[in-house]
Amino acid sequence: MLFRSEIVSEASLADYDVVVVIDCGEAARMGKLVEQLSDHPCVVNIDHPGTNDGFGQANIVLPKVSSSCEILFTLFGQWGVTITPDIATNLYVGLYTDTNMFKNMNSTPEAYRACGDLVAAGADFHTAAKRIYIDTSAARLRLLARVLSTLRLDGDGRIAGMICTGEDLNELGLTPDALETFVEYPRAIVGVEAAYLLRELKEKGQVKGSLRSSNNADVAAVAQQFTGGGHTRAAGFRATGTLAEVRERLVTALLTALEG
Ligand SMILES: [Mn+2]
Repeated sequence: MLFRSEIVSEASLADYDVVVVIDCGEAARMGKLVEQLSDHPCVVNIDHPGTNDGFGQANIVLPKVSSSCEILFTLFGQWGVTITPDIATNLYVGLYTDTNMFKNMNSTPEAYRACGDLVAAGADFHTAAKRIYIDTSAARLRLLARVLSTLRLDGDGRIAGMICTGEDLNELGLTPDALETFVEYPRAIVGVEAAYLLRELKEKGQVKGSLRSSNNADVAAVAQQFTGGGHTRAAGFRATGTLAEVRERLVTALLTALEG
C-alpha cells in the first residue's frame, strides 16, 4: 500500500517530459503547481464523470467509467503492466472510495469486474476497508459529536448540513482529513436530497464546502455557482464569508437547484 510519507509534494514539473494529472477536474486544483502545469508542453489529464475542463494536451476523460483508477487499470492491462499486489491494492482503493463502497450509481458491472480482477491480483481489500472506513480515534469521534450538533435541516427536510469551525479541529488536535465522510451523516437522513458540510479554512473568511446528493439533484452545478465543481452527486467548492453567511447562501442555492 502507498503511504502518505511516500508521496513527494515538492516537484519541478519542468524536470519531467510528461506530467500525468489524475482525478483532477481543473488545472486550478493543482494548487502551487498550476502555473508550471500551464507552461508544460505535455500534460496528460485522466479523469472520469463530473466537470473536467480538458486542460491537458491529451485528455482521457471517460464519462461512463466509475473512477480514474478503473481507467488506469484498463490502460495498464492494454500496456501489459504486471499488476503487483501493491498496485492492485492502490487501484482497488480508488475504485472502492470513488464508488463510495459500491453504493454510488457509478458502481457499474465493469467497476465490480475490475475489483474482482484486482482482488485476484492480491489487492488487500480487508486492510483497505479497515483503514479507510473503520479505524478511527477518540478525538475524531469527539469531533463528530461537535459537528453533528450543528445539524440543520431546510426545505422541508430535503436539505441537511453541518458546519465545522477552525477551533473544532484545533482544540481536538485534528487536521481537516478527520472530516472525511462526515457529510455522509446528513445525506443518510431519509428524505434528504442534498447534504453539505462546511468548514472554516485557515485563511480568514474562507470556507470549504462538500456537497452530496442522494437522488438526481446535481450538486456539481451548485458547486460551480461558488468556486468549485465535481460530480453530479459529490462536489466541492470554496467560498468567501463566515460559516454562517456561506451556509445561508448555499442553502438558498440548493433550494433553487431542487426546485429546478
Ligand atoms: Mn474521481
